[in-house]
Amino acid sequence: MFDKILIANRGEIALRVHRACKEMGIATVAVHSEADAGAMHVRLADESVCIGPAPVSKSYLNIPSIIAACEISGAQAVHPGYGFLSENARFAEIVEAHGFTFIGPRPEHIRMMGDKIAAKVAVRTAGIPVVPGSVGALSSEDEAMRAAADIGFPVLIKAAAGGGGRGMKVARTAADLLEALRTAKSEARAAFGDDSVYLERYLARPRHIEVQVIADQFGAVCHLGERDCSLQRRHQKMMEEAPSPAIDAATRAAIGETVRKAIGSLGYLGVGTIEFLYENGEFFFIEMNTRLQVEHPVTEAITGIDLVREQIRIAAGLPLSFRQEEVTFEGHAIECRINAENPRTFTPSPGLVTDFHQPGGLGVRLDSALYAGYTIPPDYDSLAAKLIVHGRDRGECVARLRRCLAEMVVGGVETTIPLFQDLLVESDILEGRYHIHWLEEWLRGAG
Ligand code: MV4
Repeated sequence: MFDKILIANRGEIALRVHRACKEMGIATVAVHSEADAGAMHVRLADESVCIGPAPVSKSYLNIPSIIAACEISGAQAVHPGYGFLSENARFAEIVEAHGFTFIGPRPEHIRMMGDKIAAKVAVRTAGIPVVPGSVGALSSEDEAMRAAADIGFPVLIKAAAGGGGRGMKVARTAADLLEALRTAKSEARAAFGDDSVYLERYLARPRHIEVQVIADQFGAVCHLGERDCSLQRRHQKMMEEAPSPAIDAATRAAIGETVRKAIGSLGYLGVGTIEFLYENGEFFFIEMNTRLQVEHPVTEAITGIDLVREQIRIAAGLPLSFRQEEVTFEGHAIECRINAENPRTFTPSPGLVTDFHQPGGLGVRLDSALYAGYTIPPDYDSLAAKLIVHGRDRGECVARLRRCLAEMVVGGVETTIPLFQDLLVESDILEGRYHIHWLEEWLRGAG
């Protein structure tokens, strides 16, 4: 096992990784920008190294600085958290080339899943259901026309280098297709330097359901059930829950087995998430994430499995500490992403946190790097805290969540807490009836 790990991230996820390390007897090295010298992840770590000025391109994305921090500190492994360098295959290769261990999947899998066309071809071959569409990149406008006619309108044009909602265009009719295709290609070329695009049937009101997987170096692969992440705005998830209110135990076991076999056949290593759109009882693969995700705690809450601990064990060459037959799903968990933002306009609200009170009690987890007296810098994303609540069933979970939101105090900055309080009285939310466009439609009406 490692005795020192460098955490190449900031905020709540840096704390999350630090906590797993400490419980495993591993020392931690924080890296930080000049703007983060007083941040909680720096205060908690055993050592810290400043890696550059506030802009992420000069600090948290600065690969030479991070490698230098590994060398100076004598860390043996790097945990990238989420965002930043976590899905950068080059970074994973550079870390390994310098003799350190990258705590994450192999570079070839990161690279494959970053290319949305290659990812779709690979998982389809491995037996995962995908959205009907063109197989591979479109090579001409004629081919696009024929593919769209086969699929039926509306169709969605996606960029191979896109993902997370970047580089998508809907074509409602054949008359729209050529213009949508040209716009999509020129936007993809400008944004990613790669104008490869593909076409899919457009699903109008699906849910976003993702399956958590984990694999070790000995060929063991487990699925840890699904998360429902349909409640989102502009491709930013707001609230996630496990299990999905739309999935029953038999459906969970079936999609879980399909994913498990496929991930095994790809020879994948570490944690991963297979994202699906789910409509009329059918799953359609859209993307695979090769990192630990923001919303991983809802899976931890219902399974009791520490995903970061497992990631570290896998990277150290140890087997998974459980088998699929031992994975059980207990009760219900919901996560609210509490952002330092205006709860209606979503304008960021950085600045001094004057008061901070954490909710507590049975089934309550708050992952946050905030403290009273901390100044939230304007340079990074606005996630301030993740409130994760677990209950024996969804009703108990929702009641507990409302109680926690009422208890929590974040003074001095605006937060999205009032938004969640308004959402958690809506009958569609209380009954679990929502889809990927529900929140944006609700905000247009109620906002
Ligand atoms: C789609 C889709 C409808 N039909 N694909 C957006 C991000 C990227 N991960 C895939 N996305 C979508 N792909 C087909 N064939 C609708 C979306 C989509 C979406 C997906 C998941 C979560 C939120 C979303 C918001 C808007 C659109």
